[in-house]
Amino acid sequence: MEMKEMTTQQQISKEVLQKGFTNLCTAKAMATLYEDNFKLVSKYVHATSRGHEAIQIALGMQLLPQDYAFPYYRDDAMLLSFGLKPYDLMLQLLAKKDDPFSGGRTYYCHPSLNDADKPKIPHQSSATGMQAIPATGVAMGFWYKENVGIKNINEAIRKSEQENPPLVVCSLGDASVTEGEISEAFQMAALKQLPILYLVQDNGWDISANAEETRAQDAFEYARGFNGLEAMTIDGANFTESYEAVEKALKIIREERRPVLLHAKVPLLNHHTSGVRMEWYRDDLEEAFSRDPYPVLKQQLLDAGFTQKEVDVIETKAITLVKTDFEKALLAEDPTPADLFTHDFAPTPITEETGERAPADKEEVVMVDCALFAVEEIMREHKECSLAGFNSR
Ligand SMILES: Cc1ncc(C[n+]2csc(CCOP(=O)(O)OP(=O)(O)O)c2C)c(N)n1
Ligand SMILES: [Mg+2]
Repeated sequence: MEMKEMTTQQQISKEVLQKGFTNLCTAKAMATLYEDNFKLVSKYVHATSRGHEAIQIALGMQLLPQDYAFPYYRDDAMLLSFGLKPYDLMLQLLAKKDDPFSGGRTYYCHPSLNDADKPKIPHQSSATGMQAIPATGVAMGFWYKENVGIKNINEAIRKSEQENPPLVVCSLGDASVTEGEISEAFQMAALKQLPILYLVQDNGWDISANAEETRAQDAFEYARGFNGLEAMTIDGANFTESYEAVEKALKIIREERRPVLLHAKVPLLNHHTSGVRMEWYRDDLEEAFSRDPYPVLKQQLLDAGFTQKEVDVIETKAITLVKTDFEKALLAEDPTPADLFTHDFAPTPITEETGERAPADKEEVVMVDCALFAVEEIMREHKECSLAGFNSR
């Protein structure tokens, strides 16, 4: 609700700048390589982060393994900054068997991951904006567990959470924010004061329709209508500004347990997806390219004392890694017909039915009563079980 001015007095360490630039150069090299190998990589459509890298990386570098992230299809730079390698992402691009997210089943940059050392990523949908309600639900889960006093079952995470309480990040494109579901999510986050960051990457485009054609206000202005949702607006193409804004937003959420919306203005410097050509519908390309985050971050490194040679080495190394990872990914194994039946369900400890379905000395009970009884039994035994809509708080 409040407007916050971002200050840039704080100094960002050289280590952060170097990591940020490495990730940016990697993501940028991937976009270039995909375009250069268009036929080879267009089995399915893919989108890239080109133009959006700075804010994505600034966020990704500051999340912790106890956090939950809901990236969208344009967030490949964010995934790199979580520690994923170009090779990992390319396995999904090429629908390979060892794609870490889906075993070759889903489009590029549709992550789902439960790695111990990275933020947790529930499965992502291609339908825009659909992550908002589940993401808000996870934040409500954190809120509920904190209220009831339930700790994480994983010891390492439990320890880490004591120092840095967990939060959720819901990443959204500007056009998806105009959908009704987003309003439902904001309402609940603001009402219950949930620990969630809504990151809106505003490139002003909704495929080929522009902001003037599709919305009456931007996400920052929209957020001001939600009492209890703090909103910030920044230049998401400026790495240091983004890093500091994210740092500030995450601190508020971790310590004060309340929601923040970060509106990051960014230029889209690639086709919406590989399925369309930007030259056909974009009338703002020259202006957009004048806001490229790449030269901005490069200059920030030089200003911080890196030599031109050091900067060039970071970039050359990133380009080489992307190239070799691509050659390796092309040779990776394809799924076999038998893989159609893998990863269907998570393994369960319960594999056999126990108890008697029709005990001789009991009366027959209608199914609804059985269900209610079962729910009651579960709720008595498990504090972590909560029935939405009936929560007394
Ligand atoms: C519910 C739904 N409606 C429409 C689409 C088709 N669609 C895919 S991407 C897109 C544009 C989304 O724009 P924005 O949220 O601003 O993200 P951007 O791609 O610009 O980063 C649309 C309309 C979809 N995938 N899902
Ligand atoms: Mg957009």
